[in-house]
Amino acid sequence: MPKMKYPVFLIILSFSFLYINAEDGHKLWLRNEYSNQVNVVVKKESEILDIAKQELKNNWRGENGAVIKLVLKKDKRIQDDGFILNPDEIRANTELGILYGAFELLRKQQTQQKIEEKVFNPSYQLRLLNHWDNLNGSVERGYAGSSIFWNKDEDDLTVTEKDIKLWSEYARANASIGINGTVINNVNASPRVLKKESLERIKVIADVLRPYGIQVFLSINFASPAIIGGLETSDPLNKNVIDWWKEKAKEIYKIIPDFGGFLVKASSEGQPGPHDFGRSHVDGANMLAGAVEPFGGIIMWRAFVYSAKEDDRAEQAYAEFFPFDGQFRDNVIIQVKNGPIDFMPREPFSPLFGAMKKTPLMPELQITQEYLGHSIHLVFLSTMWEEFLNSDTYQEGEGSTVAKCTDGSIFEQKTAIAGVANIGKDINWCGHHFAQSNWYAFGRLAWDNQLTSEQIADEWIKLTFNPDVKSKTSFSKDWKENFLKPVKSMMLESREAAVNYMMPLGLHHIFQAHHHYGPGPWWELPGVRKDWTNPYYHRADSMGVGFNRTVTGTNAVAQYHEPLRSQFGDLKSCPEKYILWFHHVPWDHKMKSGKILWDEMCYRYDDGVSQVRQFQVIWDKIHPYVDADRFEAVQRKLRDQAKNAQVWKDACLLYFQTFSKKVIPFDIERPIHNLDDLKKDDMDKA
Ligand code: BDP
Repeated sequence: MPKMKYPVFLIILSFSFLYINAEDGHKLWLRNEYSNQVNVVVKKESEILDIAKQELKNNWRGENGAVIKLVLKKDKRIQDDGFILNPDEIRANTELGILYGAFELLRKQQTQQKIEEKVFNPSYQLRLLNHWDNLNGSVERGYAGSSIFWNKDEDDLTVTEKDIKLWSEYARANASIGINGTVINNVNASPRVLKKESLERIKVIADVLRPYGIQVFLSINFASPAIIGGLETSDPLNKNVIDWWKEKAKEIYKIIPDFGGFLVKASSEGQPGPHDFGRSHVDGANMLAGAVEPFGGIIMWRAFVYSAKEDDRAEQAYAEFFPFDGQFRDNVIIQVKNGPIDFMPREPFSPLFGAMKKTPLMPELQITQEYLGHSIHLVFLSTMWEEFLNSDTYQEGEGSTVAKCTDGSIFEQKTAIAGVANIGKDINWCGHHFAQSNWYAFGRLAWDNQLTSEQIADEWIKLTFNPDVKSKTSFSKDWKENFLKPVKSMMLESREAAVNYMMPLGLHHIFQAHHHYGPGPWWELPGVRKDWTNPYYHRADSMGVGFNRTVTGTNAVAQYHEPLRSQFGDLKSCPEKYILWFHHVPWDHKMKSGKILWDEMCYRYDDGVSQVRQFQVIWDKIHPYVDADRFEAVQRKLRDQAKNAQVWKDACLLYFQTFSKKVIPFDIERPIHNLDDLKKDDMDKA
């Protein structure tokens, strides 16, 4: 019998080893479990300061027995909720600044960065998540389970202990990266959100989020006065409508005194709005602004609009909003998607940025990967956002980047940025372990729009995959060389890989029409408005491919400031990454590589597939450095991504080949699917 004990013991040991190592991702980047002893000195007591203190005490990786002072004192160098960090002091103007300072200091300790005196100020005053969560618990374009805010049964507004715990974890994660506001319902808003019963629930959410400095906002339905208020109209200039909104605002602020304000999708994609009553965006936005203004609320009015009348959807937002520059009330801010069309894998920046000089504009980014492989594909979006933020608009001379035009550096204005959240009830919050990096990157860039993706990826990997969260050891050379480096390079390349296997060279909007996941360059239906069909965007014919937006086409280039107008407008100077966005290019056009367009396209698609296969190799090799659960989950997703990349390549090349009538270069792998099958199949089934 004693002989048996040893193997049993070993079995238990190896099980417990597996168990200890198993990670479900729920802790996100906040996995630290080690703390030295620290004395936190703070004169005041408050909920926020207590959290800061506790975070420091629970996670201190500095010297054992160190003293750290939290100093609330006005300092001119500090703006808003910024702070000054020193090895033994966090100084801020606000309590929230102290909390942010605590998280920054802990992050520095955990990623083993030096702590020297430095001022940290946020790039944007408001750093918001937008949840596209419906009141029935579903999430529009959500790929990580149901809503964390709303129950499945729309009438069930009960709040459980579990909800409170989840909301509090959510708030902590957001505060750790500087996010300070959240819109908790879909922009396609149910009017019910403003009913008394819903507001009671929202009050509870706001109470849980408040200690972490997260303000609650709501998306509203513009027709609410008629739908739930019993009025005959929702005309923004109607006195009863104006009064209804004023009363509603009063009611909300009575329950939630620090309520942030409304996000509005109006006269867009079938949503009600001022146009229904012959009124303008200004009429609509200013009326709502008047209702929340007495309470310090704001209106975020979305510029995501397009109508069938325009011959180029890319021009629409600019055409509709630019003429109103300077006419909005002070507490209105226009929320503009990064690109002129719709969260494509690659778009040039929206020409509205920098152009509206008398109206604050806030960028809207999409963290959820609606058009970038849902929660199946590993795509680190930080590089896309970095490219966008650093795009030069030239609106106020060279160097007027989108970042500078929106963060107050150029125009004195209220500043904000929003990201459409990728969060759901999945245990790992985002569906894909690496999708957490996009939530993280959004927060970090919203705080500091000059951070590089390299820095962000470095931090995130160290926090999320540090193999040794329970003791104070440093990252080994081996770990840095064989885990950090390859994983970082994979993340940094991942967005370009997705562009390659989905829509290289400025192609856009060729997705399967409904789920926006797989390829559908052929997709069109009789009777469907033409700017919702895909051939409208790629315009492939026997001559070439691409959308002519130059003077000989729709002239959308004219919305850009010089020298961009000329640069984008000329085939010779247009950056090749946008070439099919702005030009209809002959199949035989000589590209910079010396190849003709058709060949270049083939190689790009093929590169995308190879890149994903290489990601698989990288991930397989890092096996010894990551827990089995996360390793396998990511490995499985990468397999699907590789299969999907191949489908994208085959679908697009075989389809475009029906126009180009050229051969696919022989040195690249042959397609393995038939076009007809792909046309019939959804990507999910492929
Ligand atoms: C589109 C989405 C749709 C959203 C819309 C928006 O497909 O679900 O409602 O954007 O941003 O990309 O309003």
